[in-house]
Amino acid sequence: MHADLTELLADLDRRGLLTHVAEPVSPDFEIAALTDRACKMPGGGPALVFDKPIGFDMPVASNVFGSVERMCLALGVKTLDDLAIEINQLLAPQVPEGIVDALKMLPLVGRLRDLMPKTVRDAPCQEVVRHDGTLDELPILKCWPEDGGRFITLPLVFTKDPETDVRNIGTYRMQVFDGRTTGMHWQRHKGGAQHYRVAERLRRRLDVAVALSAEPVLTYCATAPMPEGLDELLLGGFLARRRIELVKCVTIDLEVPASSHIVLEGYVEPGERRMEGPFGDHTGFYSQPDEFPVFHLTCITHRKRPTYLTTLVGPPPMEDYYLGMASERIFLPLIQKTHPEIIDMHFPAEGIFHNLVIISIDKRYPGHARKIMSAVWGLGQLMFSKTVVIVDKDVNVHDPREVAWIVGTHMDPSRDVQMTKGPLDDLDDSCDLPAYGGKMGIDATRKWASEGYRRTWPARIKPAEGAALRAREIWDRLPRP
Ligand SMILES: Cc1cc2nc3c(=O)[nH]c(=O)nc-3n(C[C@H](O)[C@H](O)[C@H](O)COP(=O)(O)O)c2cc1C
Ligand SMILES: [Mn+2]
Repeated sequence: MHADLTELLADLDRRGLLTHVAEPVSPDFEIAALTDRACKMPGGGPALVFDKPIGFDMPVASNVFGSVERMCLALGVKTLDDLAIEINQLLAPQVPEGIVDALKMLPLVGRLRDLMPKTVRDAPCQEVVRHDGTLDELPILKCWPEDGGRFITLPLVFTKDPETDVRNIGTYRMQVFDGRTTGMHWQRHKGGAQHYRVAERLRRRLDVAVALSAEPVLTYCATAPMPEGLDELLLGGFLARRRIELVKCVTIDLEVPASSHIVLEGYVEPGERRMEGPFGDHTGFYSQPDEFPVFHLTCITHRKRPTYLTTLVGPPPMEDYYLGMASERIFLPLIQKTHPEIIDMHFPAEGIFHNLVIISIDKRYPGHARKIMSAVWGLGQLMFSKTVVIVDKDVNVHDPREVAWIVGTHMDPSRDVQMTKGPLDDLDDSCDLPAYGGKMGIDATRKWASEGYRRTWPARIKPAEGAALRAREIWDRLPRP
């Protein structure tokens, strides 16, 4: 497991998964354009390190998490499904049947201990402390031509609930207004926004710490849909297999990951709003300007030689598809704890997570598909799902062709479409009102007599088994064209 971003980048370099751009390139659009090209390559392209951003003495890294292989390396696993297995072991530990069994469980005990972060005194992220630091020192990107300005796109935003002191970490973009202020784009449904709501009710200033180029596991965790009130660092410690090291901020009452490259310390004031945007968003369209709270910088701390880690969002697929894929795999076993009939789920890149969710189920009773739609619409950030497609367990949700085929053949639109209304993602522009609108569930499972189906459901065509095997042998012997 990599201790910090520096180690991950070195590892990617050794494995040939990282490309250095040695030529000087501008943080205004050029780094974004090169990153876009990488993201659009099959499988997500290489990670990029821009050694010489024009005007800055600080390298920029992008697309670091933008492939299945690199996402796995960042999380220290061979496949993302390995994580699901580990989470299942943690959720349903076997009662040991003897000393050997008990010893086998020791690693599990260790991982429970790892969940709690610990505070250290000396931290790489505070090698340099700049009370008069400004954002003009950082190679923050201008991404798309109509963007309202420069945006920090991969920050880990730390806040604490002013009443309960419970921590939240979220990735919320920050538009640079000037050297010492930015927008704070936490959307209304998110953890940071809830802490700000409490602070406004108490008429109190809310401390905010922003970690940049943090250790890879945590950069993922800040994007993960953790249930409200659950500290993202618990997930961080579990994934890192060690306790996350924190250090106290210099000017505010928060802690940040010690191994981060750069930390922005500051606060948001109750009642203060400013227009943020437009911003070329991960929907592939520009988010319109809207009012958001303002982050005031009090201090920048950083390593002596920091790298600025960023990401580009825009028309899919982009790097965030792979961050979302990690959540898809990590949260599936957790969802299966309350809905064991869910076999698999997938968010296709083109669905931008909230527009299209495909779920396969082990159908057990009439109306089962509709129960799962309701569950999805009531479950954490899955509530945003605008279209939910439910298929039987024999359908591969990761194969868009198979899913399109099955939906087309199994769905009677007059019978199988469930319409409802509810909260939508803040970024949805199709609905009449912000963050509130329609949702559609498609029941593409085989219909049963107990659901009113009076005919005989046809059997799916599969080749004759023996002949198929023989065909393969013969095929292999055929001359290659
Ligand atoms: C690259 C990237 C940028 C994001 N930008 C924002 C943003 O600007 N505002 C927002 O509310 N969520 C944004 N998100 C999504 C949140 O990080 C995500 O919903 C996360 O789970 C929020 O954590 P929370 O539940 O603790 O608030 C972004 C995600 C990624 C991967
Ligand atoms: Mn959270």
